[in-house]
Amino acid sequence: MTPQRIRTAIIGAGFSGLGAAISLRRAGHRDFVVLERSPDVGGTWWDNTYPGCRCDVPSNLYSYSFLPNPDWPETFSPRGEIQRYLRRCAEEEGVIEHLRFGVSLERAAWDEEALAWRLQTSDGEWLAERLITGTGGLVEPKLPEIDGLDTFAGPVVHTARWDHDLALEGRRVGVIGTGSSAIQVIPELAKVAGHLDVFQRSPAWVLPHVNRRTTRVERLLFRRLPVTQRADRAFTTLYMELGNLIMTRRPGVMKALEALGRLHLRRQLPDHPELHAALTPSYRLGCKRITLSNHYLRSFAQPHVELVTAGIARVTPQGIVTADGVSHDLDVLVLGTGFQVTEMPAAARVVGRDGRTLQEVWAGAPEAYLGTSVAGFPNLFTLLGPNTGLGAGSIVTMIEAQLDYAVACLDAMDREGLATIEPREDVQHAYNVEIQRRSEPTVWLSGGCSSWYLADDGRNVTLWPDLMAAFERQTRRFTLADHVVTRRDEVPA
Ligand code: N01
Repeated sequence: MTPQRIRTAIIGAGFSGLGAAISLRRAGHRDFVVLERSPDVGGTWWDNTYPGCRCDVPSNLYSYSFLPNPDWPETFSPRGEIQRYLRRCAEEEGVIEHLRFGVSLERAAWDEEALAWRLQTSDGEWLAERLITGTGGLVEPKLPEIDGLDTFAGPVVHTARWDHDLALEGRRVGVIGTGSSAIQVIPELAKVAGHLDVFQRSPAWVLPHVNRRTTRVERLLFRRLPVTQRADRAFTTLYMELGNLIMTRRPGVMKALEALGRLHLRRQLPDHPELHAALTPSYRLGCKRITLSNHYLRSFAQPHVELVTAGIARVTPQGIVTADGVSHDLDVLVLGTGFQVTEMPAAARVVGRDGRTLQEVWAGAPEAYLGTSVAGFPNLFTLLGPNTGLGAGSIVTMIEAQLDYAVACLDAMDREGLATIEPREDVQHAYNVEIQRRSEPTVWLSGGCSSWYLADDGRNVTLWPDLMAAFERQTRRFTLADHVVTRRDEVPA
């Protein structure tokens, strides 16, 4: 069958993919398709449905700057609100007609003759001149390598693949992990479980959560006087940028801020001083993702919730045996063990000009230019690619900045009659050398922890080591000379 031809294919309908679709439409492009493996939009906010799931970035910043929502019911939104917001954006911006749900990308290979990406999908073949991946950074669940995990007799569920038919009422539940996801699900599980064991390898820094319901006056003001909402957003941005400034340039200040974490722990568990040491991290605040909760720590004050700090020796059909020889009998095992993050989920499926996949080219240490384009992969734009995550702030800001650059590339292609565009190898290399130089003083490298922020060789391959504003400045400055291009009139007919 001949492949369906399309100008631009976008993979994924989460914040990045939908943002790309909206930006393309607003820039006058109509010939594009969005392929989404799920039955609806949302990406991470569609996938993650575990009880208690909500965003730890204020909604007013964790939304498109060009599509503010004056009606957020809470200042930090639960996942369902965010998914519905994205659905509304898709409908109001007219991109629904471009969406193909239930379609997975199996392979995307650059076809040098067609000067296009040949996409194999679960719904047939496409030939796309340009490819935008919006496949997210935290997608594929990471299962822990623990002896006997597959022998457990009861259900095993990862937070990112929640099973809503799971019977938890009165059961003995074990949770492995104490990262952002676990910290949100644990207080909810404590409400229903008969007994809850929390297996902690390293404690997380937990700071007070300042979520609250928005008031009617606030919503009215945001609606009638949009400048008030913009001011609120600007204030939140400033506050987050201060966090980025400290984490990247003055990590020593994080030590002083740890006092807030210690105070929060004492206030949450005033009658359990025996738990304080076990719940206090030994690494610098900010080295791993900071978590926010007013419910997690106090869960341990309940008699049926137990903090297990002995390492896990093995999983048996009955439960978990810890290194101190104690057997913890369990009916259900919950894995809050995070994601496979050092490479984009699509990296193994995207094949460049020389026949190698992104995964092979990156070999565990991903690099791109502006996190968005990669030498040897023409007309490819990797949203939320390498070094676009943040220690503080909203990844939506980073996505919008990447889209500024991607759309500038596409416009240049149309304006200059280009068949292909990709970054120059030396430009990409210099950009990444600079990223590593700027990463050296950051709390992520100097804070004494191991985290998903770093590759196996200790390099920062996930986070942007500067202010969000600095990234925005760079992505806005598009220079054709930084790229290798093929002009249409040079291509043999
Ligand atoms: O995953 P994580 P996550 N044995 O990798 C432990 C975003 N997010 O899903 O710290 C025992 O942070 C591991 O222990 P350790 C956010 O960006 C945002 O929670 O490695 N334990 C750790 O405690 C976040 O950073 C939101 O020693 C094992 C935990 O599992 C990112 O997603 C909500 C183990 C994994 O923590 C990932 O968060 C949720 C083993 N073999 C997620 N293997 C919000 O917006 C792993 N662990 C609120």
